[in-house]
Amino acid sequence: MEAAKSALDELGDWRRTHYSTDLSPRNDGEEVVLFGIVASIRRQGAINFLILSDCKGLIQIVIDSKTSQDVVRKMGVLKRHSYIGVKGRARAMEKAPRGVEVVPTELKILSIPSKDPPFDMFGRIVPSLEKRLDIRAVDMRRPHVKAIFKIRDSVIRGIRAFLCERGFIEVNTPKLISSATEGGAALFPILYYDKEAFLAQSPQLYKEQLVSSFERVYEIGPIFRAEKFSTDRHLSESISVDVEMAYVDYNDVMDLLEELIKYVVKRSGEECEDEFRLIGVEPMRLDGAFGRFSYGEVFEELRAKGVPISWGDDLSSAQIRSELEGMGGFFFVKDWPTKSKAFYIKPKRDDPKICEGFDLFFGSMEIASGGTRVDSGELLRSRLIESGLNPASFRYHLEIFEYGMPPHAGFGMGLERLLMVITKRENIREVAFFPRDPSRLIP
Ligand code: AMO
Repeated sequence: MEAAKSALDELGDWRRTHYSTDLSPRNDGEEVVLFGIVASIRRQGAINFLILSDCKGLIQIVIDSKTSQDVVRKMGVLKRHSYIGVKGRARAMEKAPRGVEVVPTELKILSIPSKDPPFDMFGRIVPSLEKRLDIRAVDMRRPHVKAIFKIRDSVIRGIRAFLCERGFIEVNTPKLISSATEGGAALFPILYYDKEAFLAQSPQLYKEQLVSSFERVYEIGPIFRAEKFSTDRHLSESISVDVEMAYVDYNDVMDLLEELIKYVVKRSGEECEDEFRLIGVEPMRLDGAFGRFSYGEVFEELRAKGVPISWGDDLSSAQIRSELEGMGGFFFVKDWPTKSKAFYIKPKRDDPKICEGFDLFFGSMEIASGGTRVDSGELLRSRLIESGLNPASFRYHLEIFEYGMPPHAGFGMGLERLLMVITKRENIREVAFFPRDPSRLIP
C-alpha cells in the first residue's frame, strides 16, 4: 500500500488531447495525451498490452522493450482500476481494436485501488445485482453497464429535442409538497420544519396549473412512491417524463406520446449503435401504429378467456399480465372506468362512469398513463370527495381553477420503464443510476 501511494503522480499540467474514440489509423505518428482507467493488463513475454477505458471507449496501450525504463517501472505497480495518464504516440496497428494503439513515452499513475472489485471490466465474472449495486459507481465503470446510461442520455436528449421542437417549455415543480396527488397510500411523509409534508408523487397538479399560462410544459424529474413491495418494475424514487398541453384532449396526447416514443427509439438506435452492440441488443424498429383498445374491449376479451377480472380492476394481476404479455409491443388502453382513475381525469360528458384516461403498455408493463383533465373547479371538488380526498387539502389548487382554466390533457411516462423496453432489461434497477427500493437506501 505504501509503495503504491508513493508511486502516485500529480496531474500537473497534463491535459487530454484525445478521447480513446477520437483515435483511428489516421492519427498514426501523432503525439497524444490520454486519461482513463486500466481495464485490463495482458503480459505477453516482454510486451505489456494495457486496455485503457475512458468515458467514451477503449484504447490499447503497448509497452515493449523499447519503452522508457520509467514507464516500464510504473507498469510494474499498475493494476486493474488504476487511473492513469498516458503521453505517447499513436500507431496504426491492424490487429488492435479500431486499428490503432498508443506507445507511451511517459505515464502518470494518478490512483491505485487498494481493493479489487468483485467483477471484471468485460462481464466475464458477474456477481449478484445486489453486490453490483452496493458499489454502483464501480459497477458503472464497465463498458456494457456504461452503455445503458449512454443510451439513457440519448433518450433524454431525444425527449427534450422532440418537445422543444413542438413548442413545449421545460419546467421544474416542487418535490416537497403538502398533499397527495396520486392517492395517500404511496406517500413518503417528511418533516418540513415543524409540519408534516410529503415527497412529491408526481408533478400532476403543478403541471396542470402551469398550462394555464404556458400552454405546453414538460418536466423530467424525480417522483417518489412509497411502494410497499419489491418488484422488478417499481422503484421508490423514479424519473418521470411529465407532459401537459392546453386546448387538446386525450386523443391528441396519445398521438403525441406515440410519436415521441417512435422518435426517441429511432434516434437512440442511430446515435448509440456501439452501445447497443455492447449490450447485445438489436435497436427496436417501431413501424406500425400502436394499438388503441378501450378498457371495455380488454375487459370483455379477458372475461371471454376465463381470466378473473372485475369491472374497474387495474390490469396488474399475474394472470392478466400473462395475457397482456401475449399482445407484444406498445398499445394503449383507454376509456377506463372513472372510479379506477385519479380525481383529475375527466369523466366523459355522455357517460360519466367512463373517463378520458389511458395507459400505455408494452406487453404487460405500464409505461405511461394520462388523459384529458377535469378543467372545472366545481367538478374537481366533487371528484376529490368521490375519491375520498379532502378538498381543504387542495385549496391552493382549486383556487387556481376559480381564476379559470383552459381545457387540457397530458401524460406521465416512467423513464426507467421506457429504458427497460429500449435496452431489453428485465430489472428496473439495471437502468437506474442509484436505485431506491424498500430495502435499499444506499449508496
Ligand atoms: P402514474 O401513477 O400511472 O400516473 O405514473 C406514471 C408512470 O410513471 C411510472 N411509474 C413508476 N415507475 C417506476 N417505479 C414506480 N414506483 C412508478 N410509479 C409510476 C409508470 C407509470 O405509467 N399523474 C399521472 C400521470 C398523468 O396523468 O399525467 C401519474 O403519475 O411508467
